[in-house]
Amino acid sequence: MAIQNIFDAVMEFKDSEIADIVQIEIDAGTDISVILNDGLIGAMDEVGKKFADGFLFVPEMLMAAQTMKAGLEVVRPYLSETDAKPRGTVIIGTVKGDLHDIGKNLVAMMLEGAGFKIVDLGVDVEPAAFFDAAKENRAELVAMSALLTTTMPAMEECVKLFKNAGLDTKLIIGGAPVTQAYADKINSDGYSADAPGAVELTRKLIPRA
Ligand code: B12
Repeated sequence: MAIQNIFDAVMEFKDSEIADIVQIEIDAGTDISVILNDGLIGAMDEVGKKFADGFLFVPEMLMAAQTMKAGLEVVRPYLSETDAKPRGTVIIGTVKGDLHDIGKNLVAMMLEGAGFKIVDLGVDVEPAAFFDAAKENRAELVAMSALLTTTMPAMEECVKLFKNAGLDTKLIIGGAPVTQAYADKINSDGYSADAPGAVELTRKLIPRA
């Protein structure tokens, strides 16, 4: 039932209360994945549906996002593996034209928790910026996020840039409108629908030395 409190707190934009509400649930021993999926992410899905149906508008989406972010910060330390050793460098960012960063941040947190070094370029990242950061940091993998159908083509641009330059950096993509079929079409090295899947994929693409 308390999971409902987390869901409701996001829906009601309780950004100053969400941290306590999430902490209470963690202390009660609820699985972190349940807190994430049924509480925080579930609420954002509901916000998206209400926006699509015209019951919520951009300012409300933004307030829900701020609340979700405050909740995520409480969860962050619990996403770390205790025995994790550095396993490789990952460049992550939301593609050009796109400002959505909650999913990207969650993927970054989980990858960091799994022992990867993360270089987070933020949002609205140009293909050339992914490319330069990958070279500069000798990154094994680049992870791109897009939440808008209109910004997905920036992923293809980026994949082309890397492949044309002959770099063997792995490129993975994700975000609500992205699919495995799209990943195959643009010749990226992988896709996952969620953050745990992103970790699994990255582990497969960057095997432990
Ligand atoms: C919050 C939100 C916003 C906030 C974003 C705040 C922020 N800091 O992120 C604000 C208010 C800024 C916003 C703005 C807009 N938004 Co908006 N937004 C959303 C909303 C409600 C939630 C997104 C979210 O955070 N979900 C929770 C996270 C955890 O999920 P996620 O991002 O999908 O990430 C998970 C997976 O996809 C995956 N993943 C994500 N990235 C990656 C990367 C890799 C490599 C991998 C492997 C996996 C992976 O793992 C994550 C965790 O499991 C969605 C609706 C929805 N359900 O998606 C609409 C939505 C994405 N927005 C939408 C729209 C239309 C807009 C605007 C154009 C509205 C407007 N008229 O201005 C603008 C665009 C601004 C821009 N240029 O980017 C539409 C997009 C429609 C489309 N198909 O293109 C949606 C779907 C709403 C809707 N139903 O219509 N938005």
